[in-house]
Amino acid sequence: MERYNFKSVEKKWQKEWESTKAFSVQTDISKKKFYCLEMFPYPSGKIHMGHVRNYTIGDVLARYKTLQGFNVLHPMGWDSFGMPAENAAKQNNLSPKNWTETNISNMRSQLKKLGLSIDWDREISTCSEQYYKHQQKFFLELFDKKLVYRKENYVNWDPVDETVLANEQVIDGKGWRSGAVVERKKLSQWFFNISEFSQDLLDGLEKLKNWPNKVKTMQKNWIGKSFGCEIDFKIEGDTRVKNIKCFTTRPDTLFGFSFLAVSADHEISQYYKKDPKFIEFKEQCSKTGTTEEAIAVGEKIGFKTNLYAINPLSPSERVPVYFANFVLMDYGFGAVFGCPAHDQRDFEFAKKYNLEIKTVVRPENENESFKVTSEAYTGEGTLINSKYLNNLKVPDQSILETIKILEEKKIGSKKINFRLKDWGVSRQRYWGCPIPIAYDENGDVHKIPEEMLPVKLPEKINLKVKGNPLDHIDEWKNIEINGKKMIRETDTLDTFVCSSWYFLRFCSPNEENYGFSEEDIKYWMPVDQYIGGIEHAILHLLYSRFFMRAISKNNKIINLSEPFNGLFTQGMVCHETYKDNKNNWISPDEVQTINGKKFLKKDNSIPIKVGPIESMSKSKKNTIDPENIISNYGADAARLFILSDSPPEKDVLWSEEGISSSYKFIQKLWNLNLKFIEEIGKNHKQDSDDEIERYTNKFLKKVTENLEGFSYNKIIANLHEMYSFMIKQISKNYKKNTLKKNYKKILISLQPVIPHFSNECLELINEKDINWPEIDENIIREEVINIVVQVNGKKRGLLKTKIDETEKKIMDIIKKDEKIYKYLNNNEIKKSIYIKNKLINFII
Ligand code: ANZ
Repeated sequence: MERYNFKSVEKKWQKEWESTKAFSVQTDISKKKFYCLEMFPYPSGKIHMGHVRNYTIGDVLARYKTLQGFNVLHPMGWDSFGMPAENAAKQNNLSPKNWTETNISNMRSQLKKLGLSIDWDREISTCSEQYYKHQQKFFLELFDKKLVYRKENYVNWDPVDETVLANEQVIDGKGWRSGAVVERKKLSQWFFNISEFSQDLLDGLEKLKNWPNKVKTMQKNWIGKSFGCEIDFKIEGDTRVKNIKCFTTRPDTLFGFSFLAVSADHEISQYYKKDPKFIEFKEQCSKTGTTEEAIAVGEKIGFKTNLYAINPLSPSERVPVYFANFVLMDYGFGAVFGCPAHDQRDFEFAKKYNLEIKTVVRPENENESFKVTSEAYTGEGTLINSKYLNNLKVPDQSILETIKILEEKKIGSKKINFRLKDWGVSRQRYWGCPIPIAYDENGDVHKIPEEMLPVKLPEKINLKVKGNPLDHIDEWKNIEINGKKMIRETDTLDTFVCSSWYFLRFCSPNEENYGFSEEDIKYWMPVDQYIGGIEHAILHLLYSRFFMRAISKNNKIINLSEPFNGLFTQGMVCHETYKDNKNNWISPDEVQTINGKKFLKKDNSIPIKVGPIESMSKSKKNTIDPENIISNYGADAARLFILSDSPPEKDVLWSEEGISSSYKFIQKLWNLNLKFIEEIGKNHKQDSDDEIERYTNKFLKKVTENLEGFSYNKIIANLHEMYSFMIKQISKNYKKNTLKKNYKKILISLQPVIPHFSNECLELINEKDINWPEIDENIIREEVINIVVQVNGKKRGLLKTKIDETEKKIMDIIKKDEKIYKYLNNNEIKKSIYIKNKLINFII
């Protein structure tokens, strides 16, 4: 039998799609639209399995929606600014631009080999002037709306990449890309005022019904709304410091107050800056990161001042004031009142510096003499040792009641705080979007005038200098605006800015005057389905939600707050890990196996240890190159396999056997195809059976449901069942039309998953006009089902009947069924209970 030649078939269809621009969409507002978006890849040079999975999932959806008659926008572009280009260029003496463009062209051709239904006419790249010129305009627009500002700030400094990191980019105290321990540094930076939208970003989550709950929870925690109050503490010991304000969520624990702590950068630090002991303390603080996680796990250290704070509810009590490393400068007021009995950080601090631990909350099951000893008690209970606050229920009653008292006494007031910080967007890097700002001689800020935009990145550049290369190009830096000498801003924008609006640009990739057109946005936005990795749950998704709000503010042509209606987070692609006897990672390409039990290194037959299954990563060398897979097994087999094993939201385990069995399955489908063609050719006069019609509809129904529910792995199971059924049915002498009609439907249903194969087979039966088939529910309903027959509640048999039979008809059938009837014979039937299509129970 003729084998399926995937190479020529896939090449043929990819050429056809390209030459007919099969997937380029025009905005046709009479048609219902579907905007399907996947990850915005960084052009690192090669696609990896994560891309293959992400784009395959998206492509299945895009093709399905197209077949359903939607006008589908399924675009692709490149998130092409960023450090790797600069680093690679520095190492290899290249230009970041050329490096990036070469990578893009490589990856584009790799993606095309996957057979994705992408509208390549809309391809965009963030490092192109065509893109970043609009971003500069947006920056200035936000500047006018006071959503961009500049301030001196302590920043997270990545000493390896020599750049500032946003809080979100610091993971476990380390830079998200370099992995270097992050330091604190004071710099003048540009910020997006994301915190202006804290409440709105929180409220918006409620409306995102098609987002995974876990992502919404992560964002909610990140925004971190806290209800509490601010309290003004009177200070003694130095006449220059009159009072210190603290934010607290637990004012009800004020009688447990035993120290006050401020951040090392608090304004009172100015009085200590010459004290060598304080300088030493500050240095120690800089070594522990600035993030909350780093502080939570790190050692708590303090510096005792000569100041004392007065307890506002008990003015005879004075407690010492400390600088402490666990107090954050940019949360609340950078100062906390310490209550060691009921806060773990305070507890650790008090233990270290021998401060009093006064218990003021007892759990319900303890009495008045309860004392905190080994760790802080943070649970519910009742207030004790708190004079007139005693007996209040903690937390609800006690907090509100205390705030009321503090407000009456005018020492405090209700306050809501958000954890969300403004987004620092300045990067001391060359390969990014230039910030369209200049400074005059006094250092005052000026916008680059409209007619001088875009601010182009200079192409001639020496990357080998320390710090930001743009600082070293005088002819680029020094400019004149309206006859006045100015110096350009040399910081460039965080690349997350570029990816905060790319989905808008896809709607109007060629619009010259603005980043998008009103008409296009009205039609296409919001994105109907976004598919991405969970790693974007906070950063990218929150920034994009902010950007929509920021751009929409006072904007006549756009008014949207949520960019993504539906979000789907896919799992990782995983693989076994291998190590040799010297503990070096070994790549799967270098390993051979004997019966799947013994593993040996291919070149020298040295035994290999098989390690745990982990998500594919270069560092563990457990990656598989998609390009090789596609050329050995074909794009359809790769797509089929990547969808087959687990649901798209779960991790998938890549294995050699897996891909080769997908390959074999496609061969089997091809054999089935040849059989269909042969049988169609026989031109039988009469159908011998109607099974095929019913089966096809049933099958289509399942596939449709699985497509709708993102249960793509189940579709692969449906295909296997279909094959097993059809290969038996095919030779049952069906009429040509019956065969063609049903086979066409089946081939269309294969289209989202294995498009090349499907197209080829459709062409062989001369079918071009293809739409998602209607399901004939009536045919399915006529089906035979099993009904349980019980006698006095005990199962006595199964009865095959048509669906929806009447009770009388069921009785007639039972009478003819000896095996079941013997239980009823000679007995009086007192009652029967019939549940349609399920069960009949006779009481005798
Ligand atoms: C006194 C107190 C007593 C507190 C107690 C807690 C328990 P969330 O819920 O995260 O908003 N805090 C305030 N400003 C801070 C800063 N700049 N750096 C570090 N911690 C700060 O946390 C609010 C609580 O965190 C506040 O309530 C304050 O400690 C602390 F038994 O005040 B609490």
